[in-house]
Amino acid sequence: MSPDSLSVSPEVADALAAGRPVVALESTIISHGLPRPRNHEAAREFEQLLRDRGVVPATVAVLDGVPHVGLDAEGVRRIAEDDLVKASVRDLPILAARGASGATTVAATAHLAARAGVRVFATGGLGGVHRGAAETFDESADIPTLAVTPITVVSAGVKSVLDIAATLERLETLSVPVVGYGTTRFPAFWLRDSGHDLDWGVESGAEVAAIMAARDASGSSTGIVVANPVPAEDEWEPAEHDRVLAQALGEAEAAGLRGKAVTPFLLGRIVELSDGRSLEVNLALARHNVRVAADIATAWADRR
Ligand code: PSU
Ligand code: MN
Repeated sequence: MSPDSLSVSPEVADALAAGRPVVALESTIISHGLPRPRNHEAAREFEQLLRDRGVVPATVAVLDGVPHVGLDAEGVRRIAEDDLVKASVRDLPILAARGASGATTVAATAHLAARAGVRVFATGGLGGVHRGAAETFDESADIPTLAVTPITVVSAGVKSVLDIAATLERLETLSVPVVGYGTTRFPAFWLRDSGHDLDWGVESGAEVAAIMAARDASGSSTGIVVANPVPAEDEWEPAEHDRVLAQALGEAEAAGLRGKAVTPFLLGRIVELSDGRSLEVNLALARHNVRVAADIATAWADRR
């Protein structure tokens, strides 16, 4: 086996070969985005939500140098309990050559899942352009990777810790289609409405699958961002959100954090400062994204 070869689980490979629905799931949200032990429960729950809908889960991670699309129970345990490095696309060849393990970001998950032929991916929030990026150049590799990776990503938008307007501008520049799911407002992760308008809204998985088919037929190979707001009953109270966010951003600034350490720090601090409330919202929106991704993957499989 060459060091970068992809391991697609038998269950995922069978489903892809038979044209049955498959949804990719990322591992950084499990390793670095959610606290233990809730992260392990969440990883299993997201997979089960898919199975309950007749969809095969393809959780993605690099284990001992091998990129996996579809994990067994031990693989899922490892992404939740082992201290895995956070791996974006540029880290993949280094992990492979060293036989090391890593939890994949949205960018790395999209890249590996698309290589395996998986067309739909559910996550929590996308990475984006950080505040202050005009000085730091800190833009997540999630954004440019989606410009060159033919996968449909269901997310609750991007967190309000980022510069949402700049993130939307970058997606426009890179020609990545963005559609709201049941909305024409871009969501802000814990909140349903970032205050930014979208040009397009869709109402069903079938509509997204039709856009995917048209994208393929056009010869384009960009990703598609499906922006899916957290259900109204699960949304975080906006005033509480604003207070906690301001404090966490101030602490990150004071600590002089840079680069890939910023996102995990902010996520962890916001959970602490909100006494777990942000975590409940995070889990609710991620479950909702998994359910919508299941609908899209099912509609996609039905077209074949
Ligand atoms: N946003 C979240 N939760 C997360 C992440 C982003 O709400 O867990 C993770 C995702 O894996 C995303 C990554 O791909 O952080 C982006 O990190 P960076 O900004 O360092 O590219
Ligand atoms: Mn960054």
